Amino acid sequence: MPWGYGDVVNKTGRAALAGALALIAAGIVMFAFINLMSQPGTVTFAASNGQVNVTLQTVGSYGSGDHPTWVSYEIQTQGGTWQHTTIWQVPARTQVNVTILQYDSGSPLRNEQLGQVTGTVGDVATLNGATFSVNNSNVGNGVGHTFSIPAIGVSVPLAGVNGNDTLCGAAPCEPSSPHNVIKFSFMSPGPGNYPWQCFVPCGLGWLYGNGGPMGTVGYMGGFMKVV
Ligand SMILES: [Cu+2]
Repeated sequence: MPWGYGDVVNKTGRAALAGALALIAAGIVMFAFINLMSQPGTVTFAASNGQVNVTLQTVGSYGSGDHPTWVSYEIQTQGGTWQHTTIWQVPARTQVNVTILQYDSGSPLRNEQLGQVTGTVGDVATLNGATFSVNNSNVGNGVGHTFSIPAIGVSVPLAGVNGNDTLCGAAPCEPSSPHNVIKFSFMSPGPGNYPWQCFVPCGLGWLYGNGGPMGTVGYMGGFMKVV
């Protein structure tokens, strides 16, 4: 049977479709590449005496860069400088001692279960020196963020500071600004890339607080690389 008009249209249509798909695929690869290239850096922590000390801070609004109004975490290098990243590296099967300087205000948790401390040594943390295993966010200044590594069951609620105080408005915050100090330890697992994040919907101005900084590496989530 000879080719008809319909076959020509089909062939042209298919070629156009294939071209469009190729363009879309190329676009996706480029987008992924650009995203990878623009990922924030990694802060590497070395063990001493079989333990690793990691210090983070949270700030209500980062104050500069691409998203100055976004809430953010920051990491302090072992040299003492603050870096705007949420990617850090620790040795495997080592006790990780975490200190979080929490400069943000809080509110009652939407999910009270996130007020529990889980997966840490002793299933406890300390808040300004006082040991706790649950933060009742309906009293006091509530909870601002959590520090959670779901794959190893670690989750710690970070008590908010009084929102009526003059809070730190730009990172890196200095200890002269109101803040809470939360400390806890956990054992790092075997080698791998472990996502960690905040589970308090703290993306102000986004639907239910779940957009923006909540979905962006370098702000409210990142990776713990274990080597
Ligand atoms: Cu948060």
